[in-house]
Amino acid sequence: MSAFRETASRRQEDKRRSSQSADTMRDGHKKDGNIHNVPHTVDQQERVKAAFVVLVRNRELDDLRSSMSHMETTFNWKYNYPWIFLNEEPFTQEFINLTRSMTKAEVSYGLVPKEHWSYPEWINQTHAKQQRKEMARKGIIYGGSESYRHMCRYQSGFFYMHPLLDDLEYYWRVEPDVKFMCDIDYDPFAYMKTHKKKYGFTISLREFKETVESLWSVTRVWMDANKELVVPSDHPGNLMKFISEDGGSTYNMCHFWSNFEIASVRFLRSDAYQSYFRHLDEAGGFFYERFTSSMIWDTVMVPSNTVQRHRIGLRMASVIAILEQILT
Ligand SMILES: Nc1nc2c(ncn2[C@@H]2O[C@H](COP(=O)(O)OP(=O)(O)O)[C@@H](O)[C@H]2O)c(=O)[nH]1
Ligand SMILES: [Mg+2]
Repeated sequence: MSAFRETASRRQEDKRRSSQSADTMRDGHKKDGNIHNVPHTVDQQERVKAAFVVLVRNRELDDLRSSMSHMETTFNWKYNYPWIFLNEEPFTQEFINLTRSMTKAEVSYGLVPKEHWSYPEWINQTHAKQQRKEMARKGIIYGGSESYRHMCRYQSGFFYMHPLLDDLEYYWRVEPDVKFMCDIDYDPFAYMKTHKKKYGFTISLREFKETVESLWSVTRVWMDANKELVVPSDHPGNLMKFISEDGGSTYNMCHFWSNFEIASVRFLRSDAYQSYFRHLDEAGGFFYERFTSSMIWDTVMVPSNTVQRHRIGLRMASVIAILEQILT
């Protein structure tokens, strides 16, 4: 299919979905003569304090609306969890109007504070620039991008500190251009809360080694200095085997794919997580290499029974995943 036809047919599909989510899905019945999903009545008292959180640029509006349409149609028309949008530049009025029109849930728009999207004083920007150039030369994806570095650092260390998230127990990270392939027939937030989960994912992948050369050695230093914050190696819930084939000497590049994640805000705001983030940040890897969020950190700090793999089929760019195993 040509790129043009693909875009055109996607637009049509999005239009169909958005008109559904705006009109026909709200009462729980699609207007095609069949009852597809008899909605559970969601008791507002039981609703988890949770929201979708999206870091996004104004220019990604179309792709974001597509994601919202999917999320509303497959899940949120029943639950009405709010949406929170964050950006280091002010959102345009068009962005605000056209995202607000996608949902009947509450929406809010937050500006990323400058100090969360700039170089800390200890970073040598000349060196960082050289490193980006070198990575771009090697053809590493996003290797030459400066904004990508700020984005990754923000997603790793700061977004959950935004005041718009103050009242939340859980957030669900959503990105532009995500497709949810099936109806989501349970409330992942409620599941996470009821089962005391801290981190939820659907996909794990192997990272490009060149982007995280020093990540494991830097992490080991932190682990050795903070033994009380790390799940002990003899604990049955220790997840080291997930990220290392040799008991922790080397890192196997396996990481949660954070493009989809549902996690506890309290966990990310905890002293333990903050201490680890600060340690990585001070080591400079967000700028001199290309550390991304939640590579391995959750695995060393949380026991396996607080990590949940969700059975949610999603499609992002070229990755399609329908995962069925539950990791407990
Ligand atoms: N506001 C803002 N959002 C960004 C920027 N770069 C990336 N994002 C968002 O961060 C998330 C991840 O970015 P993406 O380009 O999809 O990276 P990938 O998933 O690693 O390929 C998406 O939600 C993007 O919309 C940026 O410079 N500014
Ligand atoms: Mg993405």
